Parts: sequence; C-alpha cells; structure tokens
Amino acid sequence: MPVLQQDSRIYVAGHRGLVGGAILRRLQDAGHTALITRTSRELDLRDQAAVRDFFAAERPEFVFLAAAKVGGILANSTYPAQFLYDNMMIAANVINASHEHGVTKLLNLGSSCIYPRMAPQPLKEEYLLTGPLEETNRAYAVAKIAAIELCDSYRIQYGSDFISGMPTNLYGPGDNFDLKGSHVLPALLRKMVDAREAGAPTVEVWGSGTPLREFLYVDDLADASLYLMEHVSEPGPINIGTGEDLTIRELAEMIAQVVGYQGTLAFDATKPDGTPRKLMDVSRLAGQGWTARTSLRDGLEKTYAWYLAHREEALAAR
Ligand code: GFB
Repeated sequence: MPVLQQDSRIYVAGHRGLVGGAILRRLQDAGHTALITRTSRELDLRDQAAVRDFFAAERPEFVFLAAAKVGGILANSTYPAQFLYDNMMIAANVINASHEHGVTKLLNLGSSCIYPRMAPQPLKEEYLLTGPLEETNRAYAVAKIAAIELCDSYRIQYGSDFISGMPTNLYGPGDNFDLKGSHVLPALLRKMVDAREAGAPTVEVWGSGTPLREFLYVDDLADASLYLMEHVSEPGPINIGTGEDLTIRELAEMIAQVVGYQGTLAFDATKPDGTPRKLMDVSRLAGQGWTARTSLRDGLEKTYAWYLAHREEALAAR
C-alpha cells in the first residue's frame, strides 16, 4: 500500500472548495511539503489539453480529486446541464491524465446521492445501480457514478490504484453560504444568524422538514480521505459518514439552539424535499479501521464560530 511521504508530490484538485480546502489543511498539518494546487482560473479542469499539460509539468504522485461543480437541492435542479457536463469532464480529464502520467494513487470523491432514491436504508455500497435515482440531483449523480466506473475500469484495464470515497452530506468551515446555491446546513445557519440579529419572528425552512439527512464534519472527511489513500485499495464506492441521521426539522432546531435564535420555523411546501432519506451504512470503512469523530453538535459549534469569524469572506466567496 503506498504511503504518503513528507515530500510526496500531492495534487489536491479543488483546494478552494469545502472538501479540497479541508484536505489541504490536513496535509499541511501533517507536514507534507510538496503540495500542488491550482485555482480554477489557473487551470480549467474541463479542458483536456490544459489538464494533460499540467500533469506533464507537475508529475503528481498522489491525487485527491475533490474538484466538482456542487450545490444544494435548488442549484442541482436548476443547472443540471452544468452539473453533468462539468463533473463528467473534470473526472474524465483528471482520471485519464493520472493514468497517462503514472500517478501512484488517486482518490475520487463523490456523494451519497449516487444511490437509488428508494434504496433500503442504511445505504450499502452494493445498492449502486439497483434502481432509479432521485430526480432533483440525477444529473450530478450520473456524473459521480461515471467517475466511480472510470476508476474501476482503469483498475481493471491498467491496474491503476484509483479508489472512490462517497461522503454523505458535508458541512464545516469554508462551506458555501449563498442561499440559492448552498446546502441546507449553511443556509439555515446563515438565515438564523440574520433573523436573530434582525429580530425576525420566523425563519423559512424549505420543504416539509421531514426528510432525513446525515451530516459529516468536513475535517472528519479530510481525515478519512488520508486514511483511504494510505490504507484502502479496492474497486467500487466506499461510504464515508457517521451512520446517524436526523430530520431537517431536528437539524433546524439544533442550529437554532447553537445560534441562539428563538423564533419559529416556517416550512415552505413549495420547495422540494428531495430524497426522503439517505443514511450511509458505514460498516465497510469501519471494518477497515476508520470512523467519524465529530458529533453534529460539536461540528455545528465549530462551523458557527468559523462563520462568525469569517462572515465577510464566507458571504463574498460566491
Ligand atoms: O442540503 P440540500 O440542499 O440537499 O437539502 P440534498 C436537504 C434538505 O433540506 C431538503 C431542505 O429537503 C431541502 O428542501 N432545506 C430546508 C433546505 N431549508 C433549506 C434551505 O434553506 N436550503 C437548502 N439547500 N435546503 C443534495 C444534492 O441533496 O445533497 C446533491 O442535491 C448532493 O446532489 C448533496 O448529493 C450532498 O441532501 O437534498
């Protein structure tokens, strides 16, 4: 199993995003010195020739593929073409260039929405491609499934050590707090801070509040990503989560407590609920020796503290 050396050439694709940023911090904290990054302005990962040139020049040995077009339920349903095209191009270019330039190991990161909408819960890895996908993020899910298939196909045909980690819904420092593009947790955190400050009596929560979601603190995901890179080498998706979920209403109530918001929740039934539940079965990764450490309450407190300290940056980022 390849081990990351202090001077290994490690490329983190997507280092300005929630996930890539956390992986980069984790690698820096561990003392890695040859970290390679590019902003999307410097390198458009959808551009095959540019990606090839970059790999030829930089010769990374390890690749964390955390670059993606991502967003919450509304962004996914509004921009399906971009979610499909951008993510397919990014995955195809980075995975193929990794093969062509002899990358020792690549970790491809996806999402729990790859599993069928009505799959049994908790979601086991073998449920992939056993039923229809959730409508609101089908395009994104298809791109993420294609990326898994690419990794597995390069493994079969060329013996490439390319693996796929599938995180559950993520949150933490560096998240997207834009209300139209973001996921539920940063959206509600922002809305409740604003409402508390404005003395607003209600906060709008999309949908019915009944869907169940699981949330993983992004530093735990970064930890899992390094663990996978160093200890796991097998085809197919590998779930990364906490194994615990709660309803959107319960999440909203917990955020209200953390933020100190005392108003009421107004559920907007005109907004979609999305998939009713997507709880990860995390026993495969647990069996390999990794489990999440941060409770939702602790992760929320940390995210809230980060948001308060970086509010301008968080709101200006998009
Ligand atoms: O986090 P979220 O946008 O994504 O929404 P998904 C989760 C649930 O929270 C849905 C509700 O039932 C939303 O209707 N919700 C309530 C809100 N209030 C809000 C709000 O203010 N903003 C948002 N965004 N949601 C995404 C997929 O699905 O999950 C992606 O679209 C990806 O493809 C990602 O897989 C992890 O969990 O429904």
